[in-house]
Amino acid sequence: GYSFDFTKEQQKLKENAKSFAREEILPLAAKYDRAGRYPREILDEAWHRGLTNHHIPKKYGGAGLGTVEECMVAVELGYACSGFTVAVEANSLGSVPLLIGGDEQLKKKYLTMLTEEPTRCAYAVTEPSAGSDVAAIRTRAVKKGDEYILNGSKMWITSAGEADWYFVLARTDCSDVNGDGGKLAANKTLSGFIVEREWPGVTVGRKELNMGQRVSDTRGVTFDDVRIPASNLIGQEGQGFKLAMAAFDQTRPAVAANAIGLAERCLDESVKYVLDGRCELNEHAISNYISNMATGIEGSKAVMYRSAWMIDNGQRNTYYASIAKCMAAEMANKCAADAVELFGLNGLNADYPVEKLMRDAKIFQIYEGTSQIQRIIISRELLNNAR
Ligand code: CO8
Ligand code: FAD
Repeated sequence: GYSFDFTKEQQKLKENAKSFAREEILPLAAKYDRAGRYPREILDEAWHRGLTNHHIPKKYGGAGLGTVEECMVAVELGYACSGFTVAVEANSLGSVPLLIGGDEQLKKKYLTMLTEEPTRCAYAVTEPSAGSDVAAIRTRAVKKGDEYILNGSKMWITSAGEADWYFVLARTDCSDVNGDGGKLAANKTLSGFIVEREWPGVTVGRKELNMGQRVSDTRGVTFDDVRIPASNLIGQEGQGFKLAMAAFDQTRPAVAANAIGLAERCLDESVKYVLDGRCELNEHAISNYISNMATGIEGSKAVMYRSAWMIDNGQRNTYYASIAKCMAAEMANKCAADAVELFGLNGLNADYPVEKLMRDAKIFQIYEGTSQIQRIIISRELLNNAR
């Protein structure tokens, strides 16, 4: 069974992440946020300190660690800046479909690119008219000889302007297209590819200025007759949807961990504010805010680590990963809103840390599957198991 004790090695990794987060990220987070500046130098330093690419096996130069370790690090980094942490996590999301379904040659080529140099990859699935409903994507890859010709556009892609390569989900079987681009059998018609950013026909859009997690690089990407060697197909044609879904089982726990880190920061900032004698609320109100934050954090942490432990131990964790992601996203938003309340009017002011935390928290309810989509997955899993 799983244990609540971390091993000495895990403890060391956590301490490493914590000191890096508190010393290198936290002091710069507000400044970078205001400028919407991608923290390339800090990310490179995190790479040098062994705080990225944990999930990549040692044979490709990675740390060969699991989702539990990735989550431990994400909690610590998320405490300092959740936008920075998403920039780190995007490498996992981009590379997990390749890890799950790619052949040896493809894995060696593209995974070692991430471990030999501090470089980035991205997960390009969402489109302007297909977000929650992944099966509705319209980007097409048509086979011609030993190549696929890719056309279409993706939107809201994290690290799109920084990544050297993308995992791209595209439609390869258009035989049942009904003319209106309607929903097709996703588990047979969609395929996953590795596409390099520098290839002719790939155009990267502007960096979007989002409400929160502003340091993260979010962009649209268009593909105009991009020629993909057939060897860059991950697995078989038609396997792409399952690869895209299975990746979430590994990454949703880490997204939950990032949200938990943000919530822990809300709690610590609130405690500090109270102890400094600055909070004007009465004891009853303060105890409500503080205890609700602590309760939410501890509950979310338990499910998050359970979901991470399950996938590391070869168990299907879809149900727990969605509970962890949904619970942590909602909880982080409540903590951030309560922290702003506890700070009174100062809470709304950018000179105080909780204003950024509240803006940053919102996105957790949207990306990696909205809270509503997590509820659909949780209830489907429950009902299917009960049948
Ligand atoms: N593992 C393996 N197979 C799966 C899984 C899974 N987890 N889930 C579904 N499948 C299989 C099913 O078993 C089924 O197979 P079969 O037909 O053989 O039985 C097939 O896939 C189809 O499944 P569904 O019928 O459930 O498919 P639906 O079309 O009904 O769609 C969802 C299901 C749940 C609505 C799905 O489309 C979904 O998850 N939508 C949300 C999309 C999403 O999360 N997007 C996130 C994009 S990435 C992002 O936001 C990045 C954030 C920033 C970076 C963060 C860094 C970590
Ligand atoms: P929609 O799917 O249009 O949903 C709109 C609303 O309707 C939501 O409230 C949703 O919960 C609700 N809804 C939708 N369907 C249902 C349903 N069946 N039942 C009930 N309610 C429903 N995508 C990538 O592929 N790669 C990335 O790296 C990436 N990074 C992102 C980074 C940021 C900052 C953002 C904002 C988004 C990112 N995304 C990425 C896209 C993200 O995953 C989508 O925004 C998300 O999946 C929701 O899709 P949508 O925006 O099209 O909303």
